[in-house]
Amino acid sequence: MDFRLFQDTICAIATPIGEAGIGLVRISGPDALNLARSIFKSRDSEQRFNSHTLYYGWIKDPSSGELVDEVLMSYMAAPRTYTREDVIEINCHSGYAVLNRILELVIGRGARIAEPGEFTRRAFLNGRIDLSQAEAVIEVIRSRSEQGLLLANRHLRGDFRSVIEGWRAALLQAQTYLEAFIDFSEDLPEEVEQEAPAYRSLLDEIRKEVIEPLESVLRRYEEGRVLREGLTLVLVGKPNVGKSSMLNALLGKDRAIVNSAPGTTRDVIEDSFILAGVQVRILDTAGIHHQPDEIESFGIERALRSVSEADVVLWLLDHSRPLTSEDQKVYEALSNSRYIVLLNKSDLTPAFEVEKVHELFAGFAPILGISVKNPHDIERLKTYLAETFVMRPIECCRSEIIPNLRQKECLENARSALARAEELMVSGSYGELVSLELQSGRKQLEAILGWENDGELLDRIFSQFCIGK
Ligand SMILES: Nc1nc2c(ncn2[C@@H]2O[C@H](COP(=O)(O)OP(=O)(O)OP(=O)(O)O)[C@@H](O)[C@H]2O)c(=O)[nH]1
Ligand SMILES: [Mg+2]
Repeated sequence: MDFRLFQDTICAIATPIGEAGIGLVRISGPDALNLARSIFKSRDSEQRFNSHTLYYGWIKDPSSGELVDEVLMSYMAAPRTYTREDVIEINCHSGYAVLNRILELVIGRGARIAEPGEFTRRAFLNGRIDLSQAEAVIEVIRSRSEQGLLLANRHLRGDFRSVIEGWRAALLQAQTYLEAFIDFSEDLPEEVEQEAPAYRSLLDEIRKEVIEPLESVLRRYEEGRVLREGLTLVLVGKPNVGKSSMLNALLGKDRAIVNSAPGTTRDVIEDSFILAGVQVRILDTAGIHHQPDEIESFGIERALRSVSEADVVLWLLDHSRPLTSEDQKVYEALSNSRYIVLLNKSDLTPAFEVEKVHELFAGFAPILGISVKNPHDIERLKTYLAETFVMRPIECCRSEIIPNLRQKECLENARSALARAEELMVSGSYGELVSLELQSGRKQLEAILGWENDGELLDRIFSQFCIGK
């Protein structure tokens, strides 16, 4: 079977351009094979091409006869290919000149350069994958942790699609029942009342089969974000409490300057480490205090901005010195953040009771006594962070699907529509109204799979891809 949705043939360099062992030029479309035939020469002058086979030979400029590179070329005939079209992949040496020369030859014979993500877009438009799978392709490429990769692969395999299709089928069936029921009752409100038990069981069914599992998928969104994007920690506190020392200790290297004089760090210092398989971005910031000079006040402004990016703020207090109004100032800056309190310098004599911190600041935030000077304490802190902010999400998500931002929004819209359907049913409204809400919920689920074919949405999604994917 030949796919003819697209008449043109696209091509791109699919590997990063630069010196490397292998580079790849990818071609997809109805002319792919003809085109390749005209520039590929093997020992066998009568070379025939079988699908899903790799051929050894040379790329040669047909007009000058000049040899360009020694290559391995694969041919995959539609429809069992990435795009469902004929696909040719030329594995050549990776160098700027070689890759560009081959691409030019391909373009010279009538192919057009692909836009970012266009191969995957064709895979979607030709029906090989749904939109959630296309999004999973980007996730696989961008995964920053093993867990994120596992998750992306689950979506790529189509797990999200099967869950959504299950819900969709349940809603469609509910709607069919409801419509049959509407036909019988001829919209008479009294009849509706008489049929309340039937209504009730339909409602229970939708709750159990769609609304509840949908809500549990929505709850996993935040956790998924950590697995996908990693965790951002921000160290804050008044000057000299040991923020930079803590940064260095967590990274296991001397990244930031540490000094006994307050006001050492003036800018945001960023680095990263791996915790339980997840990438952790960590930011050290300038000490927050009352009378900053000009440079310090820029630093403090940046510190506050960083706080708003944090998944978790590590707020340091110096346990060896009395609390001050500067600690209070930091506390006020954290009112919208998730934070834990680290009572640092526990190797020195404490200057206040831990209770005091509970009273003044912590509320429900956890408080950990710690000394940056003690390696055991740093290990303990890492274990705590891993268990609380990484392992828990991993446990929750081990075998589950997790929506991305776009999918989460569709799910939220679906949930609102279903909640309205529920209210209407409980209040005994007309079946038609309920049916409309069920339909609108179903449409939101379909949007996750890309059934709407909304061009703008597709542009937005596929423009995130690299060229050649
Ligand atoms: N005894 C002891 N000293 C510590 C500890 N943590 C940090 N210090 C010392 O406290 C001083 C300040 O440490 P920094 O890490 O520079 O503090 P900071 O919070 O980054 O300070 P600013 O950048 O000025 O805001 C240094 O002399 C550190 O050696 C600790 O746990 N115990
Ligand atoms: Mg510092």
